Amino acid sequence: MARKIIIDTDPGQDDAVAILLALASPEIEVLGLTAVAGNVPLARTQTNARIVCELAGRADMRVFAGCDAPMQRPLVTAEHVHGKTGLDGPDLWEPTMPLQPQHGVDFIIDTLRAEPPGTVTLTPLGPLTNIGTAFARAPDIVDRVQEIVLMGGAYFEVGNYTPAAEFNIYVDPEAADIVFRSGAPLTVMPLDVTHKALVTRPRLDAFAALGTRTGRFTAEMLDFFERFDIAKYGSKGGPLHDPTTIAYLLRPDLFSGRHVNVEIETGSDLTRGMTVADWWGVTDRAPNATFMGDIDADGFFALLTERLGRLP
Ligand SMILES: [Ca+2]
Repeated sequence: MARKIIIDTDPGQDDAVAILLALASPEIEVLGLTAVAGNVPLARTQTNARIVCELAGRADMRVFAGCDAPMQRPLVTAEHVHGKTGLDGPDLWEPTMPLQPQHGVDFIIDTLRAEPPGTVTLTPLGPLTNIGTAFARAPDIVDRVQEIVLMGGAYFEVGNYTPAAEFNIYVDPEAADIVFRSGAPLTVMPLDVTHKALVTRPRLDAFAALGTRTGRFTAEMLDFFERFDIAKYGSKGGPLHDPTTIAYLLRPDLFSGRHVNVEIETGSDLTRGMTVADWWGVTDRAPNATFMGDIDADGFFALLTERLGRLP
């Protein structure tokens, strides 16, 4: 039986690749996508989510707009990384598949209440605003979540948006705090993992070489996306963050990490959104998350390329 997931997302080129990987994989049933403000404002992220579904030939997918700003703070965006549209690189179109009328948070709550307990996984790929809001509004759904597999945070890599914080957690630390304290089974793909998943030139060329619409779109997106990161890190390719979450659902053996305590800094201006992971077990705080630390990057890109090759 396919694993049921809700993709919570702020596309974002790397979000787009994560969505494509999920839609290409028969082991996964995507119940719906909930857009959130993050990389770019909500009007763009919900539009981009629909563009990506249409690209995959899945105009039947349901896309919902969720929260347009963090729970307690003004929105911070990242057009300097993703471009003005959030999906800069390929030619974009105005999607024709509809945006669902229901609010994304209500969809998350209703779905978790309607499906049998322990059968729905959440894969948040952006700021945790939609999930935090759903948990705050409907605490009864927390125990019904099978697992949350999210991209966010860092320990050894510390931060990318500030010296102390990764972007997703930085944008809405109060929402992240709710999620990390919730007690729901949590698996985290931090920068420690994603900074090892680099889109090198041969890996980029492999997407283009698929010869498909999806392959070309992916190569054009990632070519734009990684310019910023190569300039910033001086590495041989930009990190591909979000698809690690979906890859984990398909091939958990590609990843390794530790089950540790992770808490979110919400008070300090200097270290806002820092994920304080007790990697070395130096406190007696109870473990609440499987915090990944390593990835088989070649295995990850082989999986990604093979699966994206199944799409039109
Ligand atoms: Ca994202």
